Amino acid sequence: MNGAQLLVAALESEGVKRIFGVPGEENLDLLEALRRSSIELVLTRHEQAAAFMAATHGRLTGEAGVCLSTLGPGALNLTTGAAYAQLGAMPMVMITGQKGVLSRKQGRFQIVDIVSTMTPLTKMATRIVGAATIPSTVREAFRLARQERPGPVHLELPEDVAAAQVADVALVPPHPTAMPVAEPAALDRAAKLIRDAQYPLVMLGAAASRPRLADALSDFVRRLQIPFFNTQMGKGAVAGGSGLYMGTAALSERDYVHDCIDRADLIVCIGHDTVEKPPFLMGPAGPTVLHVGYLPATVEEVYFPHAELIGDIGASLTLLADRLEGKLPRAGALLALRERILARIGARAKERRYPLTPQRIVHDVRQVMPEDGIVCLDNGMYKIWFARNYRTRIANTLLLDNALATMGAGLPSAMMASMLYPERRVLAVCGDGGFMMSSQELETTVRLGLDLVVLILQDDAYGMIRWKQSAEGFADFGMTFGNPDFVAYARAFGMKGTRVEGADGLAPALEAAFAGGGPQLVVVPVDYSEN
Ligand SMILES: Cc1ncc(C[n+]2csc(CCOP(=O)(O)OP(=O)(O)O)c2C)c(N)n1
Ligand SMILES: [Mg+2]
Repeated sequence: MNGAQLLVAALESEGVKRIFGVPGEENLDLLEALRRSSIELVLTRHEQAAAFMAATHGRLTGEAGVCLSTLGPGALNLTTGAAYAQLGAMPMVMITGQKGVLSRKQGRFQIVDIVSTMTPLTKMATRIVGAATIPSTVREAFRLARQERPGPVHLELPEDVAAAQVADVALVPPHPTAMPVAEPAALDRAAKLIRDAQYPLVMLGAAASRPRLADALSDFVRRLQIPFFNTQMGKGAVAGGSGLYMGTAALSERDYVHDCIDRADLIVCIGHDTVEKPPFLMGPAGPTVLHVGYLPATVEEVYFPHAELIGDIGASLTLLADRLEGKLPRAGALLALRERILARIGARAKERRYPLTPQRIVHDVRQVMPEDGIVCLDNGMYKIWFARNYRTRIANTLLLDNALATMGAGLPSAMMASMLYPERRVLAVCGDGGFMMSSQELETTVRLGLDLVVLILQDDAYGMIRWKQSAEGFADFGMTFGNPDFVAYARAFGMKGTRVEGADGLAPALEAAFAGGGPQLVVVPVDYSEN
């Protein structure tokens, strides 16, 4: 057995089913070991897409996704994906090749210090220097990647270590783990804060969207009847579209939902992660904040909780609800504001303008997506509109990135969602800018025969920045570009493309694309003039 075969055996023992990536000559032993394994190699057309896919695997399943690249240039192409997983708390393991470490027959050709490059972008970055350490190193990598707060880990496998013969080394098998639950004294303190509140409000943050947390969260909200809002990445964490939803904070202040945030005297922030653009700004005048998290809060100028409940969120919330159920006469004090907030959010959703308004696009997308359909956003102006206006009823059905907020991840994240849930409708929503940063992956999508629809919002511009430029009083400069004929572009990849030609054309075009099956592209002109 050589090092590469041992590594692949260790990956199989971790339950890895797929590896995404672009190999190089330094990976050839690893590739050969993969060829003989149960693991599927999914080739992408750019390493960045492989990393976005692997990270999304982690985000949706809680188990680390795995991606692969060669040394130097390939490994550098993984860095944006590493940051995406690091800021987004998505478990991922990246494996990169390297020249031999025991001799250097090619001088410094292609050699970049990738371990140092990855160090600030990961929870751990390390070079495997001897085959005997592979089982423990791989176990540690997966343990770290999935453990709260989850994130990426980087392993570098030099080609001579991959090729080195190794005597039988035992694997280190994974075992089930559980997190500690908040202690009784902390639960009592938290319960008292909530009981004393006149206008309590719950906020669901990014960590509220962890897979498997939805049931406990939904129970908590249902039992206490305190109205809730969410951050962009906390969307959908409570099932049932309950009558307690107050809105989503798409902006940090003066968004519709701030009508109720500003009146709350206590906000119970569940799973808030300060990588997100702040959902509200704390100040000396209040409100009081109770942080409920797997880990203690990160203190920031705009987030400094007054009390914390730390431990397994689901189990801790159940114990908290046991203390409070039926004892909160003021639970619904802020509910009176709900109707007005939601009515303002829903305004003009059916406007018949062409090019379409973002509100209309969100409305039409919601119409064609079933409750369990998954919408994956790239980054652009429309993200704010989707975050605010798109109602979700099931966890992780609106995947957006409010952490690194990188362009280019929309299509790869949708590809991953479609691979994991082939029976569900999956829609990637991309601006014409962001789409072109990953559009080569249409080939991957076609090759894999994925059932997904890509919706491109065309304004021939980096619309979001153009809007900020104008809002700040700058001249219109440096933001517009030309585009390919997207319908012909889709056809060139062997997929069907449709252009929406009228105000009422979007919903039928999407419906037909989903009904047609396979990968399809729909392009719709968007009018951002009223942002
Ligand atoms: C990789 C990357 N580069 C630049 C930015 C800055 N940025 C944020 S949104 C945006 C414009 C996006 O344009 P497009 O995808 O066409 O969406 P639109 O806002 O026009 O709908 C830019 C340049 C970013 N977030 N990520
Ligand atoms: Mg654009």
